[in-house]
Amino acid sequence: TERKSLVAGNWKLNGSSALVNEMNQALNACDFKDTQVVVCVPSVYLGQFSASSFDVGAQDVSSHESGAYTGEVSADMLAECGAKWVIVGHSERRTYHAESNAVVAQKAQRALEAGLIPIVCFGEEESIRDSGDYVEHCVKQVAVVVEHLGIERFAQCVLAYEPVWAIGTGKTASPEQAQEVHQKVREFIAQKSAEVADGMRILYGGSVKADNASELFSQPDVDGGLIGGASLKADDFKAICQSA
Ligand code: G2H
Repeated sequence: TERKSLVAGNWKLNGSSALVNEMNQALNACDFKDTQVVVCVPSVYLGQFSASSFDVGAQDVSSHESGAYTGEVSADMLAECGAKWVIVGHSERRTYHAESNAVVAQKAQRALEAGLIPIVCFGEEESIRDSGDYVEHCVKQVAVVVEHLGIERFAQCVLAYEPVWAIGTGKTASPEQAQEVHQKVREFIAQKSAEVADGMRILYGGSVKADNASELFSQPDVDGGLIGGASLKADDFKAICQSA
């Protein structure tokens, strides 16, 4: 199967109304052809976009549906504000907000129930890379989500491999390092369903820039990227989308 390329920007805790307007204009002026483009922004800005050539998404979602959870935003609320996608389990959430694999899986479920597509992140820290057990670590992170959702609902997700040592550090994984993990994770999914494995989009994230994107995206199991820093500049982000 031909998997449709996907490039998702992750603004993290950056941006402003001015950037929303600038990016909205710049991206709507583009024809991304066969590449799907998503911009994941702080949720307060979702409603300010009028996106036509791309989709907007959030960066996190509550694992709860509603109730006494001060400060949380539910999947239904994100959908109502125009989100079509949501990142779950980004390493920054796992590290700074102690999100476990189980919480990440629950968040993916909430997203799917609200009709959002979860971009489920996984990836190893540098110490795990050095220990040599990084494939097992990544497969475990994905396996918890597969087990929680069941393979049919899991098929609705997108995955993003983000080696923690490559995030915001300027140290990009080499195309071969990315391909190895993407392929191993796809093989794991194939043990559950060859069809789901074949259709599953696995993005690479971690210091993707306009000048290294096309080499990464040309790997057979790399179906696009999750872009942090370089998604904040319209020209860089457009160039990355166009190289997918
Ligand atoms: C990894 C990535 C986007 P950056 O976190 O999710 O950020 O491209 O800045 O490394």
